[in-house]
Amino acid sequence: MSADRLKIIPRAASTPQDTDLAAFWMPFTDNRYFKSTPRLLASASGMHYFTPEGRKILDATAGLWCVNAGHGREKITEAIREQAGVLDFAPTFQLGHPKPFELASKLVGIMPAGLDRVFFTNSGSESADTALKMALAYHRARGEQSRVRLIGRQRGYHGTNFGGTSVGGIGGNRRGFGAQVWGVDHLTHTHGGATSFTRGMQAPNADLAGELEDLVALHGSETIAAVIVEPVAGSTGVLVPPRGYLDRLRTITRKHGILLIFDEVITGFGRLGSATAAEFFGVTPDILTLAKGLTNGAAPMGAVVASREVHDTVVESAPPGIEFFHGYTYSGHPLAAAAGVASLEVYAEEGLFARAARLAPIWEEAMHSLADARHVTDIRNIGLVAGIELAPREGAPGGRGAEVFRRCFDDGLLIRVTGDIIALSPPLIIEEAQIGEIVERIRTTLETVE
Ligand code: PXG
Ligand code: PLP
Repeated sequence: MSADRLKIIPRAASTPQDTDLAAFWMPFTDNRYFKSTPRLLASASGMHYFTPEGRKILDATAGLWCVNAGHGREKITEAIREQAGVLDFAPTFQLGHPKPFELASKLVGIMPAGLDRVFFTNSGSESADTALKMALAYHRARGEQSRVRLIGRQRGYHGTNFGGTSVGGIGGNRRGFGAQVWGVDHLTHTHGGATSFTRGMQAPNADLAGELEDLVALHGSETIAAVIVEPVAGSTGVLVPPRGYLDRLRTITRKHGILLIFDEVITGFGRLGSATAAEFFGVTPDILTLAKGLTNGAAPMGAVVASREVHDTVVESAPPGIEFFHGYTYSGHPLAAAAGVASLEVYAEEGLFARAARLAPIWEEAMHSLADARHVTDIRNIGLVAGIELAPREGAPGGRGAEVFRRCFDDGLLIRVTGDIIALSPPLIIEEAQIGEIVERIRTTLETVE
């Protein structure tokens, strides 16, 4: 698609026209820097983005961890187009329309056994907050009103709504916003030291999950509603758990009647080579959150998948009438639900989860070949994800990462950086040669960065 059709005016980085860019207060962005040096994307297809000037950028991040089947998939686009022409919007409060029912039924087909009730949201953040409220509602329904504490984890990311921010473990995301949700505590993160070059899971470390017993002893199990973790922490630099960690969280939560929530907003839909990380690790939570890949990024949508037990407890114990006082105007939106159905079909027809599993060892080899690249202090990987940790500049943490990001982009490669950690998560359609291209471009870029 040409730049003028998209009405994005190409401009040299040195001649910003502030009036064009000023109104949009951009999320998680250095707005002042961006608006002085804008980097725009105009179109996308398959493994690539194209800039307004027509430069081709290899997408090593699946957009923001969401375009798992690659960009511009015609089946998904067509489903959205068609749905828009049939039913633009219909409420799902006390009414219904077919698409979200169809999507929920299809979705539970790839969820772990026992997780078969789906609540729709519009994002991962809404999924996280919905899951936390669902856990509180569950305990109330059982008459355990005292279970109100929520346990997250340091370096956890569960979006930016109040609940997710509170259980999240990123100082920068929390510090600016006061007291947040009451009663939250955090487990220690699973960043196993930054020089281990671990392939896949880390060596067992019983103490990490065992900390949950300490928190139970501290607060009393009768006060704890739920523990929420990302099976693999994504946003804070790809932190892969130690072997046995998730099993142990499962054992301890079950023992104390605490619900276990897996935030699979990133790990869902094939990122690890299976539909969910729960399936990959063989550990089933009580509640599982999804977003991103649910629609292949093509429409905003999230989902919370609850166990039958959680659902039935909340629904059956309520007096006649609304059982769960929660929902969004756009829960199960027709266009998003149509995109979701089409995305699941593309994943299945092309066997993309299995493809990711097949590519994972090749990906692992390629990523670890960067062990001797300049500035690299650690490399972690699992499925089609990798974290490449760089030595921070003295007195300027994040500076090197930011420069690597910019140089890679200008050199035709989209990566993601969090501080000085590069996070890679390509679309699952990636070809082996493109894996090689990512590695070579990163290696060359690291050479040029001081
Ligand atoms: N939970 C997890 C585990 C996530 O990774 C969210 C919740 C929130 O989803 P929404 O749709 O509200 O953004 C996420 C989102 C990054 C990055 O650079 C990661 C996310 C979002 C934006 C950037 O790593 N993850
Ligand atoms: N604010 C106001 C004033 C509203 O009327 C509504 C929904 O009706 C909302 C917020 C919530 O919006 P949503 O349902 O899209 O999350």
